[in-house]
Amino acid sequence: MPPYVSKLFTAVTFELSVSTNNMNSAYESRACLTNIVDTLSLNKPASSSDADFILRLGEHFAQLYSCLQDVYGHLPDFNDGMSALVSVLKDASAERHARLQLKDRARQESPTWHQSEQMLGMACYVDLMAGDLKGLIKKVPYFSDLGITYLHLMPLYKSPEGDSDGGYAVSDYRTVNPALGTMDDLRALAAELDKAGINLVLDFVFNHTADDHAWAKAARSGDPVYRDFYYIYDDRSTPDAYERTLREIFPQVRRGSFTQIKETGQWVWTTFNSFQWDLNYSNPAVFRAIVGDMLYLANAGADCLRLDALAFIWKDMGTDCENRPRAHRLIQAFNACLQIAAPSTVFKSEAIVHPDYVVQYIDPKECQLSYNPLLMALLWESLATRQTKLLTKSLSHRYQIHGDCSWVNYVRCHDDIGWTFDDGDAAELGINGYDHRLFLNKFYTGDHESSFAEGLGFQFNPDNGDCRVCGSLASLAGLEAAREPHGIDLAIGRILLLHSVILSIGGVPLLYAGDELAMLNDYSFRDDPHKAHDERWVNRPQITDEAVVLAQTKDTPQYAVNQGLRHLIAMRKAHPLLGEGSTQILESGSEHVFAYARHNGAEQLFVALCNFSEHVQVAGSYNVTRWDGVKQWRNLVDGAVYPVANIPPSGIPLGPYQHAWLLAEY
Ligand code: OTU
Repeated sequence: MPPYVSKLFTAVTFELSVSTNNMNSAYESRACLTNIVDTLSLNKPASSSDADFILRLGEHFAQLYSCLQDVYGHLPDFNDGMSALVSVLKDASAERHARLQLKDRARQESPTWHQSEQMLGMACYVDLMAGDLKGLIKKVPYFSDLGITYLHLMPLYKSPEGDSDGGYAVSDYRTVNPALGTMDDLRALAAELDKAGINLVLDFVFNHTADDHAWAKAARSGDPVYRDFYYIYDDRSTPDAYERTLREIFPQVRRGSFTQIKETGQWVWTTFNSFQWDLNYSNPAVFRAIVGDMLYLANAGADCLRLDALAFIWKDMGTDCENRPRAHRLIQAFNACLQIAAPSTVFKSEAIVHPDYVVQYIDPKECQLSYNPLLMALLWESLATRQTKLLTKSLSHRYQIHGDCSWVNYVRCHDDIGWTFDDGDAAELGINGYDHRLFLNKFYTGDHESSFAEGLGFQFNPDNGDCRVCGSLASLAGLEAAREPHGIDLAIGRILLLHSVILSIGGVPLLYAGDELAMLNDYSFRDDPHKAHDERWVNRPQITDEAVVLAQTKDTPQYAVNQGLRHLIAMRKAHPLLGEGSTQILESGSEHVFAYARHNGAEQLFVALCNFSEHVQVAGSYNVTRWDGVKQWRNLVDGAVYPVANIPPSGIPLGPYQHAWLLAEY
């Protein structure tokens, strides 16, 4: 046996000894792999990268096999399917650029690179930021100047003319939207970003394709192979049966989750827009095809793939068809494919669902990163109520995740805000979840006396009165409605307060392009027939040169936001404990103050105190006197020093929306 193959079997045997809960599966997986090694002649590695591939295959095959066995193991040709899949992995691995192979090796040594305090994300649309991909290369200095190390480009693939759900209806995963450039432009951009130390994040829109994807076209024309790529039914009986237990995601698009195909009269599953057809993952050919596309994107240079709408990929009759066990097994299988063929790429989960379900996707073997929709929603909840009890209570038992994974913390994004807190957490505080959501919607869509916000409602559901909120950060925080200097100051305070939390609470902070410039709502979408029905466009402004200049012009609110933000970013980057380290949510002692600590080793301690009200608050001295050995605290935001011996029992006073970043000094 050649040495690489014997190493491979050592790796498989090791995997066998650690995954003991299903020994049968482990032995079967080994037999299957032995067979694959023969058929694909893997035992004759021609290069060191082939050899690396074989070693990684040996290490992760048992996991891949066991995940897929749970989903497809009952099918007669399961083992042939595994062989076809490994062939896809092998081809993708062979096509990997030398630069990415180097990264693969380096990242195997530092898999938690995303926990560095240097990490700072930004999400933007290529066209709205820079016209096209070539233009975006010219923006790299702008990103670098701001400190960006992680850049999420909103979906940039070929998509239908007119409404394409902001690119989330993909017509071809391997073609860049011609208006933005070409795949070569994307690869060139990836290389430029890499040089600048910026990780590229691309969307992996794998729950659905556009209805003009080649697979959908073939399905529509009656090709049985591609009909099985989607959930297509001849009559309403099965759709009706499913709909009894489904949640409606876009109830204003159409009621229910199925769309009638004009040409054939059949019904196709469409969780989102009617032109977004859900893929049928009960068909292993779909999984294989999508793995090929996924690795194509990884090979284009994506450091991270954002798993769009991942909660919806598996359907079980009689359930809400969200967050199903087999959805997890499939995502784990996708992850194993990455580990084998493109191991420096990580997954980010986009599960905007109940917090109990959000955390289920977070694991080194599933998604290493995850959006934190709970923190996002509760920051806005705290601003509206001026109370931090729901935020504190929820995060105190929900912030902790696997030590090798990271939250991606954000304040705004391209989507709406949904109030995804747990009703049980709320009930324990005497808050009725349903009523509270109605209040929050009223507050942020402008229809409430204590509101400072200018927002729009999105996807109102007449059955339950539910809706979600759209609006830019600055408009929702009060800058649009503010008429006098005090109101403007308060709005600036709110914007910086929310950013201060995501920059220091632990995780990758993710800015949304335009928020660093305090850009207001953009109502021009109402004049565009392809956008007018989708209020989320109000928070997708074009990033103009004028907006950039305004934020550089002294004495403007935009300048205050930009400068304040840059200062917080600099402070974050200067303090490693804001990256690696652990978070402890504190009981602040004031109903208006949110407090948390960061620890990194024995001698490093940081406490943040955040005032969510427009009045001075004092949070109680015990937040800063309870720690052993601390002599004084230095506020990284304004440089103030507080010797512990001099702190009055009432504590450190915080001005309106003030956030103190207190570093312990011993
Ligand atoms: C994602 O979001 C994207 O972020 C949206 O921009 C897309 O429209 C959508 O998928 C379809 O691709 O409905 O309003 O409950 O909230 O996955 C946002 C989860 C969305 C969904 C979320 C989805």
